[in-house]
Amino acid sequence: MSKQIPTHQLIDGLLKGNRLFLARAISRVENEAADATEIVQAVFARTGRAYLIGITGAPGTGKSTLVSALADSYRQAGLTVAVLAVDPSSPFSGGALLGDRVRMTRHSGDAGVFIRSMATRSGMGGLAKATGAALLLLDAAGFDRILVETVGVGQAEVEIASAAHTIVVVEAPGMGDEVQAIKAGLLEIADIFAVNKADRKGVERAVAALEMMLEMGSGTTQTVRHHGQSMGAPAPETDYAEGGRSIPVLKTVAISGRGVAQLREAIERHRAWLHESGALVGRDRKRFDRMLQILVQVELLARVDSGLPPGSRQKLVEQVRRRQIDPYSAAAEVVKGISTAVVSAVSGLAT
Ligand SMILES: Nc1nc2c(ncn2[C@@H]2O[C@H](COP(=O)(O)OP(=O)(O)OP(=O)(O)O)[C@@H](O)[C@H]2O)c(=O)[nH]1
Ligand SMILES: [Mg+2]
Repeated sequence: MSKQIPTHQLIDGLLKGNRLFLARAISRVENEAADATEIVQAVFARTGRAYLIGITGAPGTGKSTLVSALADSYRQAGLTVAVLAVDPSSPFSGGALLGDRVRMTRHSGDAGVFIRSMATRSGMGGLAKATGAALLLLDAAGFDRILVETVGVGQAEVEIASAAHTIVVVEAPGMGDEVQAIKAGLLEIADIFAVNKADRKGVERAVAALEMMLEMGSGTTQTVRHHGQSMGAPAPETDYAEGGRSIPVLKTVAISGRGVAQLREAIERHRAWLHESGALVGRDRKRFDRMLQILVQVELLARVDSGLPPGSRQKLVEQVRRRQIDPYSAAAEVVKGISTAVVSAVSGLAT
């Protein structure tokens, strides 16, 4: 297509909030372009201002519609918003993605809203790595709030949403008797529940079921819940307590906007609480600890193939298949092969 924008120009433009340059920079991160790391490194010092809101939940609960309505609500409150929709690579999501685009087009022309979707990267940790980088770019571009939508299915997707400052779990009535969030293991990570499609039958039942689950779990989950502070941080064990109930359950109708302002207010109350209690530090620490793990993991896995002599892994696999060597010894063999490369990998990360 058009001529490649030089890296430094891209960085400058992004930091000034130029949307085209921001979009290009995210693409370079997504495509693992040669200058992707350089771009993120160059803007990192300018990040830390944006507030990250994770929106997750079972497929079809109305997350994208709700994100769009929330973006509207934040705009009305005078804040700028970036949306990062993380789509699974499943061919079935093609339709949903198109739907998202259509739903989101009404924001086009508003410079205060930036919408971007991100596809699953192949390979372990690829999606989390690219998403983490994209969030930093959006932050550096100056958006006040960043909404990250992920389907609450699969560990990677859930983890991405749970790296946010405030985590909203979206539930919808009429999807069977069970609370969807429980199946997906989302009960533990929620700061706020939005029971969407509240215009439908069964809302009250869904709300009651959720509240019951929360009450049952409140004795035990309270202390171990998400931000475990296991790393010697000052432990804010009094988690989000508001009016005697730690996790608000709100009703929304994303298609009409009903209840969306209240959801925004609940998010902002949680944000204020995180600031005042100091718990925000723990959330950021958790996010960067995870990011560090992912970067190291991705780097090391890449070394398994690039750091070993060509074909040696396949040879080992074949030896295991023939029972000439056991899988543990084979793995030890691989680790031995890359351990020298590890040293240069770690130092190479910093260059
Ligand atoms: N009745 C009703 N329908 C809604 C509401 N919110 C969303 N929907 C509809 O539910 C369907 C799914 O909405 P999406 O926003 O795509 O849901 P999603 O959770 O993002 O879906 P995936 O990303 O595919 O998991 C669409 O047809 C929406 O129009 C609501 O509040 N009430
Ligand atoms: Mg969606």
